[in-house]
Amino acid sequence: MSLEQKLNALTKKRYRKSIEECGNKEIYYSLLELTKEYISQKKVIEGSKKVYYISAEFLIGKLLSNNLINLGLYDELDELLAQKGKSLAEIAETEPEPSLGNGGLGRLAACFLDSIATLGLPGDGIGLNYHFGLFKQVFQNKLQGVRKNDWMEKQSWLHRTDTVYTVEFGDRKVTSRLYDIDIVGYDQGVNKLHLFDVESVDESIVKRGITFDKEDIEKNLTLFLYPDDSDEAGNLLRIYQQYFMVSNAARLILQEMKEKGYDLRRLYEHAVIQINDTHPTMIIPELIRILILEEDFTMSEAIDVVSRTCAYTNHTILAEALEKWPARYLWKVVPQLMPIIKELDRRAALRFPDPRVRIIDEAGRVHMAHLDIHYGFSVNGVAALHTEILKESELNHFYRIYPEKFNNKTNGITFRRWLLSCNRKLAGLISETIGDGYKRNADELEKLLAWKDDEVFLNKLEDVKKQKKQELIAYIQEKEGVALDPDSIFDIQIKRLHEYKRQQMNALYIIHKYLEIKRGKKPVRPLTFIFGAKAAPAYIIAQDIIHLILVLQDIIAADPEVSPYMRVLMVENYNVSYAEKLIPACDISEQISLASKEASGTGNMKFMLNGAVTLGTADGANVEIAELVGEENIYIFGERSEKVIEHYAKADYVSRDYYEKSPVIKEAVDFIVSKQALKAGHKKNLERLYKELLNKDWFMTLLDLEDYIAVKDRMFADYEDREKWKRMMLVNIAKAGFFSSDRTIAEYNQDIWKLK
Ligand code: 26V
Repeated sequence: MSLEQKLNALTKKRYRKSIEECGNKEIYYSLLELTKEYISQKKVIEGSKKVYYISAEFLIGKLLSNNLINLGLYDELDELLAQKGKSLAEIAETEPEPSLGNGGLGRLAACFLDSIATLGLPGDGIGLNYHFGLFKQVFQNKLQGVRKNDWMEKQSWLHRTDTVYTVEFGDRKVTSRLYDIDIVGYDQGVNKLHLFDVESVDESIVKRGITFDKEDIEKNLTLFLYPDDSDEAGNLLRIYQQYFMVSNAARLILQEMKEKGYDLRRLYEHAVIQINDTHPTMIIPELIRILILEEDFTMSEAIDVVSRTCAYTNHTILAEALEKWPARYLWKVVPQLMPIIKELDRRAALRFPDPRVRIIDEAGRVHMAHLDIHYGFSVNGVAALHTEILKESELNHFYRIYPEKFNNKTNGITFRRWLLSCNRKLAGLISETIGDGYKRNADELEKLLAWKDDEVFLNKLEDVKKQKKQELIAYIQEKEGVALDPDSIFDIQIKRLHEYKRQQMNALYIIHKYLEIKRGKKPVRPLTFIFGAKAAPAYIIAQDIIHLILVLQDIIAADPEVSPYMRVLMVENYNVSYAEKLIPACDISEQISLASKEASGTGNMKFMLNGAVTLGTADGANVEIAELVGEENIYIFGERSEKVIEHYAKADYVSRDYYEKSPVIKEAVDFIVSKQALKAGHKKNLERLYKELLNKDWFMTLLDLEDYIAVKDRMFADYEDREKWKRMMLVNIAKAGFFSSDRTIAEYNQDIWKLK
């Protein structure tokens, strides 16, 4: 049967309608069924050694388009549906986006699964099946409000399996069930994303917004990702979730090993467990516990086997994000692990007396990262600079005792989603210029450099950008009710909201520009500043920054003297699907974290690949982008990481000094509590933010503000040199090959996993 006949048969069977008669959602469900059938015919990727990628987050995004691309069915279906007056893109749009992640760490895990399968490597993801996942963001009264994200539909990519386990906590037992999502490689076989759920989950306990009884573990365990941890019950719930994840993971891994007939004493020859940040750390003591209790290992034997199986990836140097659980909490939730953790600590302390490398510190807190480093065989950072900082400062005392464990794996992104799927126009232009080879081997993008001075090609590149801007404008018009100017420069900052990422610095630039326009200094071309960010509900200053941006959005939109020259828009509920629309339309990619604080960033890579030019600090992977494209194709500003680290060491950064010394800074900061701002916004939020910037400013916004303003203005001026700008676009695309997650995964495999 042809694809068309199959689809027609499905719509007939399901809805008693022809394809033409079906609505988009009906076609979506039919395609879901059809795609799943195609996937079921693909071979499962097998081998004698397999990686298990354990992660609290998998930010996989909508799956239909990507699966069709990877199965090689997209173009045929696209054409077939177009002939019937349907749009595959619009049909794919009706799929709800899974809410299984928060930010970079979760999106990275999703890119990795795509690349592992694409390289034909045996490797599964293991995580949790959160029913409401990360909250849905709404703006009310220029403040962030939160709602549950009810993303699961009855018909979906999830397969309910027959695998059920019992998970025992200190004070209760629950039953888990495994749900699987197939991960199809690009023209390759299939791996799995294993998501565990608790059988007794009860969605109805969620009351107003996202409030629920945090102590009703049987019912709430898999409702939310990162439930509010501002109180003890919230902390305990996170520990219940983490243990639930790793207990199930351990059962699954050992069961698979046994089914394949492998000797558990040689577990490390057949399995490698990649621990994604510290959330899955308890897999280490849990495996040790099971091997001792059920497989007759001695403690030493179990420690040896497990340590040779587990590897740890660090994704942040922010102290507050490195998990340290009070031992008291672990005694309550997982008392069976505590004797093992204590023994692991005792053994480490015997070998290394330095109190800074203790697993359990003097205050009785269990440092999860320390457990990973002592009892894993590999510790990796996610960009060159990040790994250097781990080695030289953050984890230096560990690097001194285990230099051989430390290694770098610069992050990457899957080009299937971040080019082939989200920017088919650009992918098409590239294919017609240098052929299709880059789809398999991303380095081939460099061939584009031969077109560096080719006016015809450069104009086509510019046309693609214009079209993607138009598409975004139409989407935003419908979704946000805001009209944007297609001839303006699109400057975009999209990422989780955090002070270290410095959305507030971008906001201060906008204030500066606004005041300049008021004084009559108009930009040559209109400017559009777009933000997208969710703030953790307990993170007060982050909410205040969102408030400031929304206030600026309104003030500027309502000011006829200014609005023709600049607009600000913060999109609501920024997520993967939104990113797929924003990134192809971007001119200027804002990557302005305080140097040393952004481990890598991966948005920076997605923008580059889609022909945006980076405005960034020398932080994370920006450093490597700069090395690749050369300083003439990127705009780097601000204090370097060594200087920033020195400021922290000496505690000599005083934001008020910068405020008092610079009239430009003073004017911008003062605007936050000006009459005009207070009239448009809320006194409490604006004053709190103002005081924070003046008295604390822990992430040194004011340190780099003047340089940021100067370089950003230079960038806007350079945009008018269209030939130069288009060439920069081209160089950025051509040099993006290094950031394919296929390269990253090949490196993980070569240096850490060694899969067979
Ligand atoms: C920490 C916390 C702490 C408080 C509550 C919620 C929460 C959730 C997640 C985390 C860990 C954040 C780690 C993370 O997402 N790191 C990002 O990882 C990306 C992939 O390696 C990297 O590109 C980003 O630079 C890094 O911020």
